[in-house]
Amino acid sequence: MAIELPPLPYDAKALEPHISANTLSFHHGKHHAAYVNNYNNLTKDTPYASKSLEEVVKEVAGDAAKVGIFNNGAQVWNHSFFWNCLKHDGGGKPSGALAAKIDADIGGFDKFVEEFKTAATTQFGSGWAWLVLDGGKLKVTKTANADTPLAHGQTALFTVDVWEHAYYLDYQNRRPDFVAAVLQHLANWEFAAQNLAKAK
Ligand code: MN3
Repeated sequence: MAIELPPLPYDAKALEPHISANTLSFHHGKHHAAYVNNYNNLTKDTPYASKSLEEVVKEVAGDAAKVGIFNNGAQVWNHSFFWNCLKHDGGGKPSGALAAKIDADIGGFDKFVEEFKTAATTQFGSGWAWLVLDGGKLKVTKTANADTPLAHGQTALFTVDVWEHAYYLDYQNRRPDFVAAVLQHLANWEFAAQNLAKAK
């Protein structure tokens, strides 16, 4: 069964001025949509067509002969996840169990912000910065291109897309400003907290 492009969980203007409707319309309507189409074309009439996206991504990870399915499938998953990591009037600090776990495992929210900004800005070329649960502990990581925590036995809690298509229309080459704006104004910590709660 073909997978479908999930609708954005908010209006295309909801993240302005930090992420413009123009960026979202290209990023979701063109880039994310293309990964969905490519994935469906590559898995059509194969045993993968009857499996869930998550299953397929995990199964084909590391298989050089299936790199097209991995890249497109992982990008579909990463983007669907990323949209939920953002919200209008988000940002600031998390609270509750997530905040406590960040304190315990990373050494506080300020330390998290520092590590996350470093991961996001030092990812050479295209990729993603993540907050993941790995072996029961929170960790900041980065992945290249389509690579995803799903392929590494980690549970993703939060991510920022640092491919140029994510920020170039609004920030040109200023990736650090984009990442700072997401953390300050758009991060959906409730979603990250739900992912943590589900993982326990
Ligand atoms: Mn993207």
